[in-house]
Amino acid sequence: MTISRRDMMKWGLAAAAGLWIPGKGSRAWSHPQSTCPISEEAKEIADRILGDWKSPCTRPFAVPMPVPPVQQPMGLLNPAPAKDPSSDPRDGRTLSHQQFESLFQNPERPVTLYEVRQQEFLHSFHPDLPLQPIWGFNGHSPGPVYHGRYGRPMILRNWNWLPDVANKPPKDSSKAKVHEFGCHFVSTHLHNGHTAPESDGNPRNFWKNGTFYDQCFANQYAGYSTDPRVRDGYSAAGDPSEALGTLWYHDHMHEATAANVYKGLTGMFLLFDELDSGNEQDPNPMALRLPSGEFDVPILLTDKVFDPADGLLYLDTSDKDSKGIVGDKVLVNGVIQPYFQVARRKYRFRFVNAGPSRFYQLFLSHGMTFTQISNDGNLLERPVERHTPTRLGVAERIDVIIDFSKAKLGDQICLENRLRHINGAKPADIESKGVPLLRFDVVRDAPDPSRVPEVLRKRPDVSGERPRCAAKRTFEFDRRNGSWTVNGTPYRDGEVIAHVRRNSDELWVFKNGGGGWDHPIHVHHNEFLLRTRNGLSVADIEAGRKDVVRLDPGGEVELLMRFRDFTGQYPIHCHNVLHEDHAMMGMFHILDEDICPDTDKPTEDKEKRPGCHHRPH
Ligand SMILES: [Cu+2]
Repeated sequence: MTISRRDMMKWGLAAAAGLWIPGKGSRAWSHPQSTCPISEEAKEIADRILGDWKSPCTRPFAVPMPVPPVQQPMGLLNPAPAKDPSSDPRDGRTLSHQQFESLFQNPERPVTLYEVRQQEFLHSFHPDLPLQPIWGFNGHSPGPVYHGRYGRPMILRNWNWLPDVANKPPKDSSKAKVHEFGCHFVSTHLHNGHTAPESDGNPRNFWKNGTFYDQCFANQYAGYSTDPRVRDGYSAAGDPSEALGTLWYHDHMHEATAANVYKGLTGMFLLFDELDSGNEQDPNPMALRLPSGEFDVPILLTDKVFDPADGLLYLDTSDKDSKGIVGDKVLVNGVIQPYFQVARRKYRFRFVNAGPSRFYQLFLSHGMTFTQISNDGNLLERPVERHTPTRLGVAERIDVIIDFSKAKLGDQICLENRLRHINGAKPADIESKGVPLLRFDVVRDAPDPSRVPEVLRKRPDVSGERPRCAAKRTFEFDRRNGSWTVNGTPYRDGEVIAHVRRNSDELWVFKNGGGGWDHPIHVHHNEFLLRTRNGLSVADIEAGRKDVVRLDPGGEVELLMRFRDFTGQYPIHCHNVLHEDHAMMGMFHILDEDICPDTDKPTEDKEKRPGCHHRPH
C-alpha cells in the first residue's frame, strides 16, 4: 500500500515533510523535552549505555508490548507455485527451485502455503511520538510469526508492495527521514534457514515492487540428503540433533540491508518437531513440554533514533566510516519501553537482536535469573541458569525460561540492558545498573503444566567426520582503503571467494584483521560447530550449533563446516548491517560432489574445475 498525500492528510500527517497536525482521532505532537518525566538518574544511565540523548523523551512503560500475530496458511495460491519461474509478469523469480519434485510435490508431505505482503503503513512507536510511515509485512513490524514444523514443507509467496523510494538521502543533511530512506527492491532472508539458495533471500536474488517471489522451505533436518532415515518418533528425514528452533527473517537487499531493516522489514519464524513440539501438555512421552502458546513469546529487539524536532524516525547518514547505527531508543517488538502482563508461572521468551549494530547484555531486576535453553535459537544439551544469558550480538538469538511463580501479584520486574555500546565499533563494558527495556507486570495466576527437562537436545555427533576437499580455509575480516573487506576486498557482485564441494566438511578460520572492531559474522545455510576461540577449545554454551559468531577485536575462531543438500551460492558476512552493506561480505559456492575446486584462490563464478577426486584425509 502506498500512502497518498490524501491519506497523509486524513491521518494527520502533512505531506512528506512529516509535520504533525492535530486531526480527528489523532493527538497533537509537541516537543516533550522540557517536560520529560524521566529522572535525571535514568537519563544519565541511558546516556552512558545507549549513547547521546538525541531522540525526544518518551514516557517509560506507557504501552503494552505487542506480540506479533501467527501467520495463517492459505488454501491455495494463484498462480500455483511451480518449479520454474512462471510467465506471469508479476513473478520476480528467475531461478528454478532445487529438488522441487521430491521436497514440494511429495504426496506424503503436503505443502503448507503462505502469502505475505511487504508494504508501507502507519505505525506508532510510542504515544509520545507521531504516527509515521514505516515498512513491514501485512501491516506489522515486526511481521507475523511463522510456525513451521519439521516434516511439513512450506511455500511462502512473498509480495513486494512497497512504494518507490529514491534511497538517496539529502546531500545537505546528516540525517535521512523515514520517508527518504529504504530501497523498494527486496530480498527476504530466512536467517538460520537450511534453505536452497534460490529461496534463501540471497542479496543477489532480489525482486522489485509489484512482483512476488515464491520461497520454498523444506523443513527437513540439515543433512537429510546423505542421511535420509526418519528416526523413531520423528516425522522429518535426517538427524533431529540438527533441528533449528528460533529463526528470524529480514531484508537482505545488497547495499540497502541497513536501511530496509531499520525501516522495519523484520520478523520471526519458529520451527517445531516432536521433541520441541510447541505444546506444554503434549501427551507424547518424548516431548519436552516447554512453555507454549501464549507463554512462548517471541521478542525482537532493535534500536533507533528519532528526530527531536518532529519525532520521526531517522537514519544517521553522517557516519561516513559506516561504523554502524546505534540508536538511543530500544524497541521491543516495535514499540519503545513497553510493559508486558504476565502470570505467576514459567514463560519461554525467544530474544532476537535485530540490529542494526548494537549488542545487548540482558539482566532482570530483583536479582531474578534466566534459564537459558538455546543459543542462536538451537536448544542446548542442558539448560543453564544464570543472572545474565549469553551476550547478544547482532542477529544472535537466545531462548530463555523466566519463572515468575515466586513473584507476588503486583510485582514489576524489569528486563535491563547493561552493556554500553555507544558507537558501531564494538561494545564497551557492563554497567552495574541498566536501561530498562521492558517491564514484566505480574498480574494473575495461571496453571503451569510446562517443564524444563534436564536434557534438551543432543549435539550432532561429528566425531567420525574429517575435513575432506580442503583441510582449512582462512577468512580475514578487515578494513582497507575505507571499505569493509573479507580477505582484502569488499564484496563484488558475481565474485566467489570459496568453492566447496557438496557433502564435504571443512575447517574454516575467521580472523579479525584488527582495528578494534567487533564483527558478528553470519554464515548462510549451514550451521557450524565452534571448535576453538583464540586457540583455546570452547565449552559450555558456546560449543553448540550456531550461525553467528562474534569476532572480537584481534580474535580468531575455528569452525567445523559441513556442506550438504543444496548447491549454489551463499553469503558469509558481518551482521553489523552497515559493515555488510559496505561490503564485508563474500560468496561461497557449493558445487556438486564431482567438481573439486581450487581451494586456495578466489575465482570467478564460471570457473569450475572438474575431475578432482580427493579422498578424505
Ligand atoms: Cu562488522
